[in-house]
Amino acid sequence: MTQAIDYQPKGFIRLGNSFAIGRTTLLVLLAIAITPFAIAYVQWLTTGLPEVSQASAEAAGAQPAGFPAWLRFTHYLNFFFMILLIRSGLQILMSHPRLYWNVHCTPASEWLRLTPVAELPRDRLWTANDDARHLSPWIGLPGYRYSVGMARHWHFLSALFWLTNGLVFVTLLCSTDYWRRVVPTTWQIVPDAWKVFVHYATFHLPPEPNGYYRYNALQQLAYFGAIFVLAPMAIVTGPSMSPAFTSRFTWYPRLPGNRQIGRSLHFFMMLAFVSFIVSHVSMVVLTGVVRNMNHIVVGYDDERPMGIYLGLVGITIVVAVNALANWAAWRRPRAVQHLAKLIVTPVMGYLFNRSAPLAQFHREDISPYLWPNGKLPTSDEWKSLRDGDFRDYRLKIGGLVENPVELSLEQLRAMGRESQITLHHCIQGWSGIAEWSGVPLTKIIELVRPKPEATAAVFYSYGEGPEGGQFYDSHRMENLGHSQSMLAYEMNGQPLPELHGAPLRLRIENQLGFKMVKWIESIEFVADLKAIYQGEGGYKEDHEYFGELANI
Ligand SMILES: Nc1nc2c(c(=O)[nH]1)N[C@H]1C(S)=C(S)[C@@H](COP(=O)(O)O)O[C@H]1N2
Ligand SMILES: [Mo]
Repeated sequence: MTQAIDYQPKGFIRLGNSFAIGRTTLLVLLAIAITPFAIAYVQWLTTGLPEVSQASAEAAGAQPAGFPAWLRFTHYLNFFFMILLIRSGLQILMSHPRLYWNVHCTPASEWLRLTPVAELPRDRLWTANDDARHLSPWIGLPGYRYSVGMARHWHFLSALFWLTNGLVFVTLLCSTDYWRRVVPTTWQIVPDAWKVFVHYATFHLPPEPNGYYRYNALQQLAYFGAIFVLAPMAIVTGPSMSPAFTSRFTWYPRLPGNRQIGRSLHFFMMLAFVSFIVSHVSMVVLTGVVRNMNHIVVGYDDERPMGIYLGLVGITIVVAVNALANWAAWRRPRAVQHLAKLIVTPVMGYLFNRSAPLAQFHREDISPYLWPNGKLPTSDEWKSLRDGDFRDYRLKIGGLVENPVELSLEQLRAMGRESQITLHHCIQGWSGIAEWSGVPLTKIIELVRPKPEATAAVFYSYGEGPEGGQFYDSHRMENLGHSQSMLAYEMNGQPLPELHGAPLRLRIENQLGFKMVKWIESIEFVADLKAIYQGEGGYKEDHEYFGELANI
């Protein structure tokens, strides 16, 4: 029933029960992190502290002074949304607490493992859902387990506002003279920043310029890096995890290398931002917290306590909003889901849902192991069909169609057989490549002729969802017509294995895995999804508050 797993976790360094990191990755990361500090120490011990000059700042010419209101405001909003992004991002990560450099996500091949489950249990079925981990609600938004749906709503809502705020900030920065404060205009900045770094790295404070008028070289470079390198990298690595985007623009996942490298880099951007925030806040405190807070909060350059007070109010608001977001996720999840549907879904639909998936892989690319998800059907009906090799299976297609039908597997096979070798994207973060063969959904549509009022097709499963009740999901008409939308009856050249959906499952390659119903019992064309079960468009949408359009 389960696939044979013969993967031994090797070459890991374990730190505590739920943290293991690949030795090679750890060594590379340590080398990158420690080398500059080591060089700085050697320089300090041999030649002493370098003299910090203002050469680069002077060469860069005049800079505007102070912090205008738009800058202070966007700076605050940036902090506000970034905390929500980091917390919800960590929650998403914990729904598949492993990071890989390879696209197959073969168990034990991860470079980072945030779970004590090093080797998957062999004596029972271990699904990707079983592998999800708990995260404290103090860290994660919303915390606990199985909350990837809610975490994604907060993540995407925050991402849209964070991005908009960032665009406003950069536009104002570049349309005024303020860009001069953060964008270096001379390479002299590099040696100058190094000299400052040698001070900090060896626990010295160089003479600091007053930040109201000018930053020191390292500070300027760090701000430039956060705005013009880290933020864009965090943004572009996001869509490298989107099935719709990467299956249409096949060059995109190849930029980082593959989906899992994109996911790992997205994680590194989070780490880089956290390091930036920690260093930034430490320096603000160490170099005159009262004056610095006045600069960025109220825009004054003096020692009145106003900046500190208002700053604390601002931080309190961030804490309160985070608490409220956790509360809403647990107490008003439907409202959060609907808010995301109102704001996020139209944007995602516009950006990602308009083009047909194209990506195809080769036989050699097929993953040695494809994580399974879902509960095998337990009904007597499915079991007796299985015991008869599905000879008595009839796929029932009805609802708003001109020609309702019941089709045996043989009839389905006679309708056509197409194959596609594609990358499966699970909402949890894992992926894997397999070959799927079956009937294109366009053939089904030609046969049953949906009525004009049909807007979606609902696929009902023999299987139950994790909380009991029939598993089902739906697809909008436009996503049924792609060349990579099929009812698959074979996987990797063999009849569909039980675990992967026998006798029939969906493959709609611009959508996430949870939309690909396995063990299909029937299909119904409908005008409105509201009348079906809880009305959100699918089991995961009803029970786990997932978004109904799952193209990223
Ligand atoms: N009937 C049913 N279909 C299902 C599920 C399920 O729980 N029940 N899980 C979905 C999810 S979340 C994923 S990622 C894919 C996994 O497909 P696989 O097990 O073939 O990898 O199946 C989807 N189809
Ligand atoms: Mo999934």
